Amino acid sequence: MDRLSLEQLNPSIYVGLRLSGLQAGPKEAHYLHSLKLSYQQSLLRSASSNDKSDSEAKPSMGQLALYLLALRANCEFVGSRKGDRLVSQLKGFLETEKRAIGHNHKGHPHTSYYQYGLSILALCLHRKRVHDSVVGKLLYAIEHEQHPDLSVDTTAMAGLAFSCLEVSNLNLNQRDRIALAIQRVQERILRAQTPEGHFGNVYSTPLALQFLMTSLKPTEKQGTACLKAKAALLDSLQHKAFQNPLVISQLLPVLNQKSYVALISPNCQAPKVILETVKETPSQTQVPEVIHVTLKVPSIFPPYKHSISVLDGSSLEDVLKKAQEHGRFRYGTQASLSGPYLTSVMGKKAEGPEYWQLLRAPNIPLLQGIADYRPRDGETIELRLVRW
Ligand code: B12
Repeated sequence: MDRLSLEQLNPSIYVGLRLSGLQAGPKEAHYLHSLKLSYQQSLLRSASSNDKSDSEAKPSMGQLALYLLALRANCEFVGSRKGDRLVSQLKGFLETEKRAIGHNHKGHPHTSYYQYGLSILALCLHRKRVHDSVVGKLLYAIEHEQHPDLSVDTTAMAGLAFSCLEVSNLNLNQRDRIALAIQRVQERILRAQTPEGHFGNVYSTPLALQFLMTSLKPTEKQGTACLKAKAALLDSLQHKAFQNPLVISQLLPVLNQKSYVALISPNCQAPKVILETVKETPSQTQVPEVIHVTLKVPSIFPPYKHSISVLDGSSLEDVLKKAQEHGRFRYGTQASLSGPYLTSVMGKKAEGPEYWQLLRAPNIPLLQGIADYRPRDGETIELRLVRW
């Protein structure tokens, strides 16, 4: 919360803390207050102006959904006129996405199936019914294995949405389909377990575990897989793999045996341990060494390849900055809940289904963004424009 106060407010952090066994004292209430001010103001802005030149970014469908999760985490139901407006806005977003997917399911949502699932989950937690045809698109995506865009994270988020609908007795006409889809999600996640124990990768494991924990009757196989995954997570924690606040916020509920589905009836009275802020003791002042990282953008003409010198411990973002200072290299970012997202390289913007993928040579996609990834001496980092 401290670190992010100057940047974008992040409802996921509030949700993570509320579902953890810890309590950050008055800071939590203050954070929620800032979230409310910010989201309500942007709602008012979007209601009062059709001005396309409005420079302040409006929350996306997924961000609105996370905000609704934050309200539930504080045991609030949306009910007021302002709240109703939020709900209709989110329902409107879902309808637009449903149309983008289309009757034959061949189209793609403008955002992603991840945000689609998250939005259904958020409305369900507030006991707001969404049309069967909206839920139907997510069911179809899960029923058809070959469907693109279904990472473990996305599958788990869909599973959380279905579990909520099932427990809340919503969309009863689709009850059987929902129950089958939950099974499918379970199977898929279990199949994605790596030899170390993660479901997908280390950062998709928290959401996958959140989903698996919602099972009412877990099989023995599932129980064993979850234990293995938890052990792998604890090991990754010890190796300081969790640095990004967003992924930490998805992990905190798991460490407290909770999932987002618990927000159906959150317990705001449960005793919690007061969190003491840990002051990081500065490590012994050693002068960091200079390391060399090769930065490569082969897909442009003429191709770019340069060795950049930075201090050991620098982030990939520091490497990009340094390269930009040297000249010829240029890049652009956009703030997101996960941190700065690389949007353009050498003036080439990723558009539509494209994105700038981060890879470590020879061909390994990074599991962290530019602000969190710290390259090692001698590494080559490639930026590649790909479709997802
Ligand atoms: C969908 C998605 C994508 C899509 C985003 C495009 C789109 N139209 O939605 C694509 C496939 C392009 C993508 C790309 C990447 N992703 Co991604 N992505 C996700 C996913 C499944 C959902 C994000 C979301 O919608 N959140 C909800 C909305 C409300 O939040 P938001 O902040 O407004 O969402 C935006 C950002 O999340 C941004 N985004 C997506 N991924 C990433 C990753 C980073 C590091 C950053 C800074 C931003 C970012 O795109 C979203 C839409 O605009 C998450 C899963 C998760 N568990 O959170 C992974 C996730 C966030 N991604 C991850 C990673 C590693 C990446 C890449 C760095 C992979 C790579 N090697 O290139 C790239 C980003 C590179 C860059 N250019 O900066 C990791 C981050 C782990 C970490 N340590 O922080 C996650 C957790 C997946 C995982 N399990 O590994 N991603």
